[in-house]
Amino acid sequence: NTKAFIFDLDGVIVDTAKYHYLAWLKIANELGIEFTLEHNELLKGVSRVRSLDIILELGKVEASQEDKNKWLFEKNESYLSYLVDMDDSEILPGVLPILKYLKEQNQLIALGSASKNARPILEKTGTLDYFNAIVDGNDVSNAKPDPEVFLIAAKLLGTTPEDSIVFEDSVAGVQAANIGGMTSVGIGEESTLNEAKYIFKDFTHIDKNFIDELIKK
Ligand code: B16
Ligand code: MG
Repeated sequence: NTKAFIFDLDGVIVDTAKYHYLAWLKIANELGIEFTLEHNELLKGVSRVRSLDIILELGKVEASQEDKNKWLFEKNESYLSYLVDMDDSEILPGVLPILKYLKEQNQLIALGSASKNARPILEKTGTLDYFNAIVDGNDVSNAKPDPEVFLIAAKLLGTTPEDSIVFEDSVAGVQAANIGGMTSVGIGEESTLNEAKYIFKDFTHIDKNFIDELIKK
């Protein structure tokens, strides 16, 4: 059997959520808006534009499009500054063995990320070659929980949603996989990701037997 294994990027392959948080915190501080790690959960898997709107809503701040564009640019510049020294040490635990195993089993692998910075991150971490298809924030018009990003990935791989498995760390991403008719695997806390079909704390808890079962289904 050949299945499509679709990976989210931030929070699944690499822990870039902390850099997104630091970059947004700078903007929030400039605007005098309180922005906690708990607030940051709301931004996971959410596009850059929507993330800014959420922060402005938190602070009840109204802004012109010109100001918003300025902050979006600033946010991305400071986010990119955290990525300069990025290397394979930033790959989350257990991810590489699973990618390798999927390759050995001749399974198809895609990226399904909301980020417009996905490709350079895959390049810097040396993971680009694992992917048969890459769909990121530059390719979609509808953000998660809309399933567009995962549906395009499955299509590029030539598989159906029923034969697709999605690894996601965000609530919006798990919902997107479910709405798209795919098997959702949540990576993170059970309390947050309870809508996922399967939930694991991280990839070190996913063993080959579990992958074999998914392939057989
Ligand atoms: P960028 P994912 C998402 O990536 C992040 O979780 C989210 O926090 C971020 O705002 C979004 O990408 C856009 O990223 O500003 O780099 O385009 O989790 O879908 O891989
Ligand atoms: Mg994510």
